[in-house]
Amino acid sequence: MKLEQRNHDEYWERGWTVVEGVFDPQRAEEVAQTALELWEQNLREDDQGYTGQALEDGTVVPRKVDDPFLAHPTLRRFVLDPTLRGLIELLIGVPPLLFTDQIFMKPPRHGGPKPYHQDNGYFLCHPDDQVITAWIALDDVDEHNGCLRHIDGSHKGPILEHIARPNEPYNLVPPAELINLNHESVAPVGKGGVVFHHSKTLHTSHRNHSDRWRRGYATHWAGPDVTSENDTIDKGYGKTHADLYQETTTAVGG
Ligand SMILES: O=C(O)CCC(=O)C(=O)O
Repeated sequence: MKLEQRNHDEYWERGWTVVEGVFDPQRAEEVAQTALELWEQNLREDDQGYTGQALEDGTVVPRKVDDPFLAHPTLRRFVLDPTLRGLIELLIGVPPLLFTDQIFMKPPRHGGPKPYHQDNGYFLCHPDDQVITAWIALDDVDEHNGCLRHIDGSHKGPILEHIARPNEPYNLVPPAELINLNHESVAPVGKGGVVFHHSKTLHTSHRNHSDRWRRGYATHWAGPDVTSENDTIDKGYGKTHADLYQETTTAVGG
């Protein structure tokens, strides 16, 4: 699959771009179903607001699966797909290594917002131009069911200081006055398409107000020489699970 020059220009100018049709929608659906099964088996009990969202009637609905790469071979083969890796290399100019991943789920009429943040506010990786997120749409996603929103050009500024939100230690956020909502753009994308954003691009997603699911597979990549101020790279899959990583890349090729 070729990357259009337009995508390359958008990525470096705005800090994000959308490539439609990277994955077959049927394959995206299988991945979404696998993620839901994993959540049912392992995570349903957690109603602390992290992996699950507790509703007023006590029902817990899915919110997040951490480290899907480690959880299932179907997910490993999907995320290390050679087409995806090839597109990322064309965007950042170096061969990418997956260091972590998550699946974010917003069930119909639910799914809380993910507040504005820069991924590199968590990762603290350098050089930041070689760190990228590929967010794979596992559903058709638009403004109604909680698509990503970005602050155009925010990747050209510094890494902002992020602090934990009260009662949400897992949500790190920069000071609200540094988020210029006049430059906000929405990123609708079809099932199987991918939103690529730079590690410093400010982004958020709203609640799902529709009757449809909104599931997205967030995959985080860095060039081979990237280092981090914390343990992001040392804890990355390429270092902690080198055999699994190698076995999967050999199986999927590319
Ligand atoms: O899917 C979401 O709502 C949030 C995704 C995100 O923050 C990311 O991909 O970095």
